[in-house]
Amino acid sequence: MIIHRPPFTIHHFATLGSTNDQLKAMDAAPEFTCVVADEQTAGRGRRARAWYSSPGDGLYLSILLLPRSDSASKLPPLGLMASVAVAETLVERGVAGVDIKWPNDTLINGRKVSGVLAEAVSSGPESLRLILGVGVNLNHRSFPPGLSETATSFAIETGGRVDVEEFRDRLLEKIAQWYVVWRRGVSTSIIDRWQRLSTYARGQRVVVTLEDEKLTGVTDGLTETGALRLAVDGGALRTILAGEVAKLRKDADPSVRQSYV
Ligand code: BT5
Repeated sequence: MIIHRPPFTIHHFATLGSTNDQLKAMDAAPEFTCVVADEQTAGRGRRARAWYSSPGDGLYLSILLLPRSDSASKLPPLGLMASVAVAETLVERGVAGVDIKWPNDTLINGRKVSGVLAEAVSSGPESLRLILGVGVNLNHRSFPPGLSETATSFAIETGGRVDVEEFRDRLLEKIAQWYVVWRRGVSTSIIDRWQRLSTYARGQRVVVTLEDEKLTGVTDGLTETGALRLAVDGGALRTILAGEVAKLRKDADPSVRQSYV
C-alpha cells in the first residue's frame, strides 16, 4: 500500500525483514520515499545488533534522504534531527521524562523508547543516499527478558495507547521541518535543540565505550558537527565521534562500582 504524505511517499508493508534493507533495495527511489512495516522479523540496530519489532506495537520506519552534501561531517546532525523529532513528538503527546542519549537514543525515565539507524549508501559524493531508520516503541505492554530492564514504550510510561499512523505522520512532519533547517545550512539549531532536550549534553558524568578503550568523564556539549565533547577524568578534552555512552551516578566511583543506566 502506498500512502502520500507530502513530501513523503510511504510504502507500507505488513511484514518485512528490515525497513532499512527494503528501502536500500529500492535503487531508483526518489528522495522522501519511506518504508514502514507493522512488524520486522530482522530489525537491526547499529553494529549488527537486533531491534525488537513486535507486530503492531511500534513504529518501524525508514526514510530516504538525498542530502547532496559535499562533506560527510555534515551528516551526523541528520541522525540527531531524527531523535529530536521523536523526542518532540513524545513531549507534544504529554509524555514526561523524555530525554535523548547521545547520539540518537530517545529515553523515557531513563529507558530506551526509540533508536535511530542512519546508513549512507554512496556511489560518489553527489549521489549519497542516506537511509534514516527510526524505531519507536509505542503500544508494547512488555518486552522480552533481555530488554525489560532497559526498554520502555509510550504505553508502559503513560498507561495509554497511541495510534501508530498518527504518530508516524506527526513525526514525519517534524523531520521534514528539521530537514529544511539542515538544508539551509543551519545545523547549529538542530544541535542547540538536541542539547536543550538532552540531560547528556553538559555536565553529565558518563562512561564512554570506544572500540578499544573506555573513558570516564563529564560531558561538555556537542561540536557543530554533532560530536560529543568529553572532559575526561584527569584533564584531557576528547571529541567522541562514535561510541556508546552510559550515565554514571554522580556519587559512584568508577573504580569501585560502575552503575550504568
Ligand atoms: C538502535 O541501535 O537503537 C537503532 C534502532 C533502529 C531501528 C529501526 S526500526 C526501522 C529501521 N529498520 C531497521 O532494521 N532498523 C531501523 P543501537 O543503538 O545499536 O541499539 C540496539 C540495542 O537496543 C540492542 O542491542 C538492544 O539492547 C536494544 N533494543 C533492541 N530492541 C529494542 C527496542 N525495541 N526498544 C528498546 N531497546 C531495544
